[in-house]
Amino acid sequence: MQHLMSGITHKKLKQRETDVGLDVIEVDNQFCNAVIAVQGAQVLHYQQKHKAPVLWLSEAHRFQPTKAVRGGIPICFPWFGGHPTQPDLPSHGFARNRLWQLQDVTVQDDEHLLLFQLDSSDETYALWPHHFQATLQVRLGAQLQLTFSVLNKDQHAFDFSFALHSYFNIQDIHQTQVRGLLNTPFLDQLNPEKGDQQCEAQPISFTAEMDRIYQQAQGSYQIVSPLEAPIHIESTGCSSVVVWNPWAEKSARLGDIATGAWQNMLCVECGCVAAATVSLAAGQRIEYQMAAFRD
Ligand code: TA6
Repeated sequence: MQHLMSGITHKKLKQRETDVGLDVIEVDNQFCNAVIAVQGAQVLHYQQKHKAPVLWLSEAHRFQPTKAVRGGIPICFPWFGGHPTQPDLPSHGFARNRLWQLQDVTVQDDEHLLLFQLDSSDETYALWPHHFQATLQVRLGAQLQLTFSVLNKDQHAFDFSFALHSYFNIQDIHQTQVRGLLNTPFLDQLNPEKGDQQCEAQPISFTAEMDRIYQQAQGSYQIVSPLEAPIHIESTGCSSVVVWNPWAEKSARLGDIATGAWQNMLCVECGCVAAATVSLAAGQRIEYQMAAFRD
């Protein structure tokens, strides 16, 4: 265990003693506690002091190299879902499975700022033939604030899609609603034949597996329930929102969600996916923000 600076601890996270484990950074300051894995620059835990955790992390997950942890905020990049033309490539891109570089750790007004970076390499070029630099700044204060950026280091434009695949911690999916997506067009990935212009005039509630991609989303959402304080999600630049709960059958198929634990998680994923795929000109850099916190 290594103390990098006050409030910061570097350690290995293992589910079982035999696991190789993952290098993580733990942060404890006056506002919050957090854990971030170097693999995937994946925020695994964020909890404001004296409040319930904001993020959900599967208790059934093995912490092993090259496989994204089930929970927290995996970064889906440079594509979302299955690869558009090569189905054998990893789902949700490769960024979440690769080791990022922890470039900088600073403290501002007792808020910790961690800067992670992923540069293209021969390995990534074999999967996605572009030169890029991605960064994630994690600001840990009374809010969890993420800034995700992509720099095109190619001589030509390239297209990418991404999502901050956030798993939020809830008491009971049956009593939970998502607000902020009224009358917003969505594609139901479970019934794609219905097209991408469905919309609803009431908050989203859950009675079965849900896997929807909302587009032209406004950037301010709340996860509400009579059982707990609301979770607020504020994003900038992310025109898509994916709302997903696997329900019982799919979570059993996934194999890394404990029985019944699907009732305590809900994904609200800010990004630019599907029809909102981004075209980035050579030499250009684009950035996106997302903040999450409990009342
Ligand atoms: O974001 C929703 C989704 O695309 C679902 O279809 C489901 O596949 C989920 O992501 C989890 O994907 P993963 O590859 O992490 O198991």
